[in-house]
Amino acid sequence: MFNKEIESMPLAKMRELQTERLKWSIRHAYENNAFYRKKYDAAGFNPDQFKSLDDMKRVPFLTKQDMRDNYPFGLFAVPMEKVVRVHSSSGTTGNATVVGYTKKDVDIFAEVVARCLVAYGAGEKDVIQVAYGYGLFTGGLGLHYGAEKLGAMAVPISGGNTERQLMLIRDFGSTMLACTPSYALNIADFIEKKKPDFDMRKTKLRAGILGAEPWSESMRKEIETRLGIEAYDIYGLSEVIGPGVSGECSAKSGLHVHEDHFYVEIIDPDTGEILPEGSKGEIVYTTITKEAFPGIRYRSRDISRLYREPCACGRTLVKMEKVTGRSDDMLIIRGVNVFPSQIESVLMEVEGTEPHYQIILDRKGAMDDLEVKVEVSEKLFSDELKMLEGLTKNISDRFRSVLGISARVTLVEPQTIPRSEGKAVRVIDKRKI
Ligand code: DLL
Repeated sequence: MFNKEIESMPLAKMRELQTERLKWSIRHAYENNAFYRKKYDAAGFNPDQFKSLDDMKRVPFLTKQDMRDNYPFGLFAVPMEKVVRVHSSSGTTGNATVVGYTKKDVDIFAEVVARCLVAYGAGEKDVIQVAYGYGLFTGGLGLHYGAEKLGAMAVPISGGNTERQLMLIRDFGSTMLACTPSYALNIADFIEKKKPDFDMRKTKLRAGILGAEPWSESMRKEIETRLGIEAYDIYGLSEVIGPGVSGECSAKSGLHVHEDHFYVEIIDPDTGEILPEGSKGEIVYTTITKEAFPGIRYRSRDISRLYREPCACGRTLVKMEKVTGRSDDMLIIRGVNVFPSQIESVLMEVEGTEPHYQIILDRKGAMDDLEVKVEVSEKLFSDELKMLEGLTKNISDRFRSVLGISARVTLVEPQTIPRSEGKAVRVIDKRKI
């Protein structure tokens, strides 16, 4: 274990630590951030009322909307000169969530990732190829600093360029590959089609550090057999810290949550009631040590279950079940978080399109394929082909710049997208996870 004292702490002691840290964190948010103060005052909640974990239910929730409303820095709780890094969760517009870190936060971020790496069996001798995107996304830098903290060697290749990924796995002797599970499958496809002589089993690669999107046990089996590696799950969200909120261990039976930094609850997504341990529901996170960007009772919209059971690895940290669904309409497309409303607002800005569209998601090989069908006005449709081509390009360019992903845009004639009598079916997700 990277931090044995914490990772194998008896529950009663952990609860004591969490209670003390929660008191600090709730007060820190209230006293140092105007939004929290206003929200808590309006709800009649004062940090003095928080005396034990039973009082958690009195603390108001924080939502994604609160984060958007406070774009970019409105939820920071330290002076800007104490912020040493920012990340952002999705999109490049005002819709994105911007999160900040102090030096101490960055250090905790690196430690929780390092703990996960050790749980996958990594040590100083490992060469960790980081194929998550480097940049505003937390994946690349998160894994990078975790690997350095551990004393392993980080290879900051970032995402894409599969040919080069293979070259470095071979030449640098990478032992672990950190990327999304869909990219891992994409690599397997690439080898099969384009590099049949490349034998992953002859390289030193032995594990995948896979996360940032939901993936199933059957995907795990496929990745493990096709690449000849062990595939481990890593989970996290930028609003809480980034990757490393939780991670699997050799038992591969749930992800240990680093609950000395993140207090977790499961609630009923409809009523907001706290559910007993073991029930399935929405995970709510409270950061209990973070300085720059405290997240108090943040509604993640991720659906999971928490359970405490003796683990073969010796860790006592609570486990969460693999996240396979959400309680909102957020889509994860090639690792990028996208809300249908963002797609809609791009379409609405383009002249000549009608407010009828459909988002079709599928898997082409291992990659997510996004098609957006949109009706165009009668007049435009009867115009020249060139006009339509220009419009298609214009919309695709806007998707790329606003959402950060590419989409196939198909313009269709008026009245061709099926109308529904109830809620419009805007999203057809054919991907099976
Ligand atoms: O995806 C952080 C991350 C980077 C995690 C690299 C793991 C590896 P966000 O971009 O803020 O952060 O997206 C967070 O992605 O609320 C989940 O819905 C989903 N997600 C992340 N990891 C997993 C996972 C990063 N292992 C959102 N399984 C979260 C299922 C995941 N869903």
